[in-house]
Parts: sequence; C-alpha cells; structure tokens
Amino acid sequence: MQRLLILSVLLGAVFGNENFVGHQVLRISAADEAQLQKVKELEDLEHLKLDFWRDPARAGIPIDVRVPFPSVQSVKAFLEYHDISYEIMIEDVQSLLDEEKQQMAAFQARALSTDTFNYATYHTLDEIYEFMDLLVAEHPQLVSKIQIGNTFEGRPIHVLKFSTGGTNRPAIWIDTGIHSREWVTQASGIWFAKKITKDYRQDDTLRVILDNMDIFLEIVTNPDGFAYTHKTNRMWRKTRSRTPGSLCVGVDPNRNWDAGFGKAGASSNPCSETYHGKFANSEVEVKSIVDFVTKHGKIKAFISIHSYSQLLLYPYGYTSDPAPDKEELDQLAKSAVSALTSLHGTKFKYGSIIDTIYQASGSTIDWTYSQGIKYSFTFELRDTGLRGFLLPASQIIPTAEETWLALLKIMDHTSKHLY
Ligand code: 0X9
Ligand code: ZN
Repeated sequence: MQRLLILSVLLGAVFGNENFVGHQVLRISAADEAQLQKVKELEDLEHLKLDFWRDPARAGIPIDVRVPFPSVQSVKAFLEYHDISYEIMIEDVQSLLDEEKQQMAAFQARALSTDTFNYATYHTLDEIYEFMDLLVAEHPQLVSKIQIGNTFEGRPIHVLKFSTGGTNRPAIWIDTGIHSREWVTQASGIWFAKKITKDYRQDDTLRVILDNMDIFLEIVTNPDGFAYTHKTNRMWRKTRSRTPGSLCVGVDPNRNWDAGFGKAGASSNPCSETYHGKFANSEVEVKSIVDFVTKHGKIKAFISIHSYSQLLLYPYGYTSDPAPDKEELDQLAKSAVSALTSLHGTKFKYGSIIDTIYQASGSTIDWTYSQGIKYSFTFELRDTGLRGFLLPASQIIPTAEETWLALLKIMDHTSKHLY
C-alpha cells in the first residue's frame, strides 16, 4: 500500500500530475455583509491560489473554498482574526483523489459492449468516446453521432442524436461536463444515453417524447478540460485556450455566452476561474453549440448539467429581472424536483440562477433563453458539499437515476407544449 502510494506520487511527478496533498476544502459562513466583504478580499489575493468551489454570494449562503497546503494556516488565521466561522469539509483533497484513482483502476478492462460497460465508475475521454461508438453501432436506427466542431487543442466535439425518424423534428438539448471537473455529470450523461436506448420502446413517457422530438446529448462538452482533469489537474474547470499576453490558461465556458456578456458575475482576469474570455463565443466549444443550435432552429428545451449543490435553475443569471416565463418555469421546476426527490429522497432547491445561487453573466441558459428556447434549465447535481466535485463513484448511478426522472418531466412537458 505504502509502496503503491510512493509510486503514484513519483509517477505523478514524472508526468506533471498536480498534487493536492494537504489541500483542504473549507466551508466559510459569512454572517453579515462585512464578513462577506472580508472573504471577497481573500479572493483577490492571488498568491494564496484559492479555488472557490462555491463563490461568495450573500451572507448566510455557505462559501466553499479549496485552500492549497501552503495557504491553509494563513487563511484560517485570517478567518479567525475576523471572527468568521468555518468548518473543514475535506481534510485532505489528495486522499480523495487517491481513492478515486484506485476505484478507477479496479475497473480498467475495456468494455466490448454497452451492456458490459461499467456505469458505476468514472471514465477517461477515450473510454467515453469508445462508449459512444459502441452505442451507435448497437442502435444504428436510433442513435447517431454528430461532430459539431473541434476543440482548441484539436479534439473532436461529439454530440449523440437520438431520433426515431422524421425530418428536422423539434428537439431537446442536454449537455454535461461543460465544467470539466464536474465528473458526475459526464458519468450521468453516459448513463442517460444507455437509458434512452433501453427505454425508448418500453417507457411510455419516453416513447411519446421520441415520437415527436429528437434528443441531442453532448456528454463531454469540454473535452480539452476533461482530458486535463485526468492527465494533469483533477480540479480543472475551464477550457484550455491560451490568452495572448497572459500565462494563465482557459476561459470559463459558462461565462462566455452572448447574454449579459462581461457584466457583473464574471471576471475579466484571465487567471480567474470565472474569466469570461476576450469576447462572447471566443471559445470554440461554446461557438460550436451556438452554431448548431442556431442552424437547427427547432431546439425547444435546453438543459445544461453541472455539479454540485443540488439545484434546478432557470433564467436569468445576469439580471434579477424575472424571466417572462418565470411562472411556468417555476411550476415545471417544482414538478421535476419532486420527481427527482421521489427516488432516493435527495433534496433539490429550485429558482432563477441569480436568486438561488449567485449572479452569473454570460452563462449558457441565459443565451439559449434569449434565443427563444423557453425551457432552458441548468442542473447542479449532487452533493451539497460533503465531497463537492469529488463525488464518490458509488453515487454515479443513483445520481443519474434521480436526475433522469427530472429530465423526463421537463422533456414530457416540452413535448406537450410545443411552440
Ligand atoms: O458558477 C457556475 O458556473 C455554476 N456553478 S458551478 O459550480 N457548476 O460552476 C453556477 C452558475 C449557474 N448558472 C448556470 N449553470 N447557467
Ligand atoms: Zn459547473
């Protein structure tokens, strides 16, 4: 065991794998506006290299932050000095990563079919792309693969299309993994794809949906980032594009859309985790979806899946003006969440992005909503911060199962309210 650990540290060093030994995730509770401002001061101290998993929003809403080992002492001292309360959510990030690696290694064998594929573990980009090809080969009359572009680093960007026929039917869009470190989302995307092929004849709700509509599913929406989370830095969120004049890499693909672009709720600093990019759609991973959606012209529901926090959100993120369809979206969110909760009791909150989480400008569903896609939703899947982005693989299937029930509600409602 000890030897294995030493070996993995050495291999990590050789391949430049970032190491998180002694990194802690703290949950900070700012009691009032003054304390919130103090925490925001921390955010601006770049040398601390803090990684906010949940940004400061309002007093009373917990802030989660990964603190690198060299900063742990000073951050805690700062918080204690200002009487700001915090708790340690994750003692040692690296030990969770080691656990995750071991779990993956135990299931290395490549699947020969989507029936023997292991849905209860995390997979690499190559394995997911292989899975897509297997699924298409097994169900050529239902599933096809569309390449909508190439990433900044040249990888193909694939979307699965589920269609029982017709031409240019109205459609539903689902994407997972636009933030690459949110691994439970890509894993859930894989499970959804298999679920559709298993259920499309049996499940009445799904059958009726697919009688009228196509489903597009982009499982790995940020392939460069995802490859980077496996090879180099498990905590990578952004794209991998280079900004001339900055040493920092990547743009937040959930701040790069052309809706309130560059307004409050995004950063103009290329080193920030919420950097919005030089201009709207600067990221090819975003632009490829924009072009696809525009050209298609009949996307009626757009669902973008993130983790974590257990939320179902609708527009807007950049303004506190209510969306014109707020009433209907709120009702639909309520019924989707109650379906979700019915399976394993997982509690979700729902509401507009800005009211429920924090102000976010240039985010995906504000743009899709502005394009007339009424049923624009974002999920934040499990958990609420116990493991955050490092959700144990044992929770993949339950997470996917419960989310699927909510997706069915949204898709069903959409197919019955075609506009
Ligand atoms: O900050 C974000 O982009 C989202 N949280 S995450 O931890 N997944 O990064 C929240 C923004 C909510 N808005 C949309 N997802 N559209
Ligand atoms: Zn996200």
